[in-house]
Amino acid sequence: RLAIADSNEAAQQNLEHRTGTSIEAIKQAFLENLFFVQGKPVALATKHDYYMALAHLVRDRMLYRWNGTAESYTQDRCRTVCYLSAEFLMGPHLGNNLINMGIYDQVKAAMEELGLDFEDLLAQEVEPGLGNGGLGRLAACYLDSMASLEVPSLGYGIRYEFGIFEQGISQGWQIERTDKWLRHGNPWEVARPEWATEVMFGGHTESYTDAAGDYRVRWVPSQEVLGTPYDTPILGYQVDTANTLRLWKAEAIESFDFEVFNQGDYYGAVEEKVSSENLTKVLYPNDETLAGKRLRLKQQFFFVSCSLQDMFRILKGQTIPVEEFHEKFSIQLNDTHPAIASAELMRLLVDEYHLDWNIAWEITQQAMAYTNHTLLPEALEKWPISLFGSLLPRHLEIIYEINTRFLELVRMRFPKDSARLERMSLIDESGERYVRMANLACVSSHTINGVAKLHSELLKQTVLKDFYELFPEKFCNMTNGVTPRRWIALSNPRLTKMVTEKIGEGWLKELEKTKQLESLATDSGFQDEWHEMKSAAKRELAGRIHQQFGVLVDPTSMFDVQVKRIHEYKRQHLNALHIVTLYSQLKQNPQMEILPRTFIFGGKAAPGYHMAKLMIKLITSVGEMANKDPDLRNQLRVIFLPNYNVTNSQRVYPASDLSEQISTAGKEASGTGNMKFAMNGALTIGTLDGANVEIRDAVGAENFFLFGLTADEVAKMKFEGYTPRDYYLGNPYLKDAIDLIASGHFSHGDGSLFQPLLDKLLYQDPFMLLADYQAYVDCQRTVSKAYQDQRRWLEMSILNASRMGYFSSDRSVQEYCQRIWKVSPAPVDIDRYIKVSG
Ligand code: NBY
Repeated sequence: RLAIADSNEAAQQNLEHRTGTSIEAIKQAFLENLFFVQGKPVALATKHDYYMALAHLVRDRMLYRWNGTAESYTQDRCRTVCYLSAEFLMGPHLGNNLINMGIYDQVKAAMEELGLDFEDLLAQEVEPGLGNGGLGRLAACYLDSMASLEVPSLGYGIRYEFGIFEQGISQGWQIERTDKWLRHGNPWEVARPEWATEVMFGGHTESYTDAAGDYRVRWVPSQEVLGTPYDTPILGYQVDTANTLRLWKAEAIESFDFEVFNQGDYYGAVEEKVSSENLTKVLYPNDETLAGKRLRLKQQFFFVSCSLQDMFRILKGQTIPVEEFHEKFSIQLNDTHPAIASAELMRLLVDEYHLDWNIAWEITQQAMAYTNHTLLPEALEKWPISLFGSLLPRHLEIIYEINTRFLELVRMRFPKDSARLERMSLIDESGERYVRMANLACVSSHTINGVAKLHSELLKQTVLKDFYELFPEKFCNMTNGVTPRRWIALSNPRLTKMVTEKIGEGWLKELEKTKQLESLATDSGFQDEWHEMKSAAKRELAGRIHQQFGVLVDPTSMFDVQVKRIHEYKRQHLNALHIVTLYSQLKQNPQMEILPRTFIFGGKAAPGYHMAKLMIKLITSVGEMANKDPDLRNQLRVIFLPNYNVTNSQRVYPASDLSEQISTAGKEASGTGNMKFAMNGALTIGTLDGANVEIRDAVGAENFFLFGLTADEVAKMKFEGYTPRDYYLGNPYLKDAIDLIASGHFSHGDGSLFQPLLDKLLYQDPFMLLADYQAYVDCQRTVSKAYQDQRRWLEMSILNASRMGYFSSDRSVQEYCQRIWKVSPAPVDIDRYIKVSG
């Protein structure tokens, strides 16, 4: 093993250079990389060159672990989790890799000794924004935890050339720019063209009889595309494990069609190439609404087919028979986006590996599990049969066959219940015919989970009720979690240092240990330190806001923050109504003293979601008026941070006092931002929705600002008939706020600008803002009072941070391992594989 390095002294020395982690070795490697990798003399190097030189030296140091892990898993033929997700919202890699490798301090010192600004270097990284929001970020947190818990796993997804669009704000409106994240190269990935995989589309199917006289079907496609895997190492925290995120890029099989080319049609020859490469061009920027686009279905099938074929390649490499597929792999479907996997696995097992249907179906069901992330019925994916059949003719046949057998079962269990059959069918036949992906996922999976207790209960009562009644044993809850490595250690070094000083190392792996801080919650010395920690983060954010937008914010004011995708159900406009109420009261009574607040918003609206875009315009318009008005005496600032992403979010959570989690009860599946805020000592104002319920239980009701209707009350009110206008007419404060917006006060006199938004509230209000308005405003008053008692606030803040151990994604992943995946840790000892010297 590594005979070259062992026998050749020069090579051995080289290896030491490339793996050494002393400050001297890091400095030397940095300068070498600048010269040999970036090809730049110091005199010509840009900041980005410095970043690349640093990234490459870090990558070199990861390769021991990565190669060792690959070798270890192969040799031990470990059971492996395959996490299939159309989105992985990883965030910047550099800082996280330094934390997980435990070389953050050395590297920082080395860069500073070279006279470089380390923060500035980290800031050069363009983050891979390959996700929309919570669902994509959850996948990233789970990869971190799986690696840290030494669980063999592969993340499978799509290498979008353009990730989520870059948001700008122009005259208060959202504008979108393409996210060219790969423009300057990506030092964290390795292309593996040797493992490229062919994927078929379109065409038709044919039946034939094989040599043994068995009836078989073959798929004759009209297009074939090549998928090339790009691998990114995923380091565990303080362990030797480095798992893999494998993202597929689409390419043409032949980059030139020589036949066409020889006929002189140069453009025709490259056409196929262009069309194939469009497949993985861009991430669809919709969260919670289905796009229903042909290209989107192609993307989903493309990465699923590549990934499954890759699993068969691995089986073969480890000489494991295909009948043992489900023993080798546990496949998790991150929502229904990869749900076509069950039909593709059936096709591969039946058509390609010639397994009997029933055996194939057993394997498929035992391999798959499905996570649901939404209760909004309009968000459930369905594909028109005509579209589906033209792209995936064989899969449509397979789905029909699964459906026939499945409906037989339903008929047996629930005789003479045709309404139930219609609801449960994999095919929606109520009008235009559709394939229902959630139904397919439920039927093909051994386990179905929601992402918070309330969500999992509501799933059983609403969108998946029929499936629960048929398969109660399949259902379970897996409350979401977030990784404390990125969301505490990396984002909030001050907090991290304080905690480690008090309770020692180890808590970042076992977050429940932070319970030990509870006893310090009333310690005035600790409170003072805590206050200074929070204030420093607020000053830092205030500095950035001033620098980037020229707006002065008072870092001693309360930072009241709502950052998440912009959505009606998330109710950023309820927050805005509260701000307008405060604004109006201050205008009418300029002597009034209120608690000075800085309202901070951030989040992207889906480009086609007009109401969400109007919500952004409302927030920026209120901000424009409030921020310049001397009558308000700086008591009220409203900031909209453009282009909210992982990088920016890491600066926001540590600087927040109040976390806004104000969705209509029963609509937010879980939420994960709520967890990141509380871990960083922000208090929550929130409804009994998603994981808020469990956060409140964990931190104590007395340390949480609860308001609003419950999910049951919302449902009851809707059922009995809800007339939002009555609230408007009956509440002078609410009426005043709405009238002020309608008057054009925030829109240069244009009373029509916000009319669509206001009309929707007054005449439909599907998310019940008006019903919750007064409770929200009252609760905000309680918040202001609480903030003025600084000692009490600090105590609550410390208690929140101390009691969030349960919401580490390590806990979530352990539960998945035990209840769903049936995998155990397989620790990697790299010394077994690679001789490390120095
Ligand atoms: O998943 C979110 C939920 O809203 C949130 O409550 C939960 O905490 C989080 C993790 O479980 N869902 C979400 O982020 N969904 C999407 O981003 C998404 C993306 C694409 C599509 C649908 C939803 N799509 O149909 O293409």
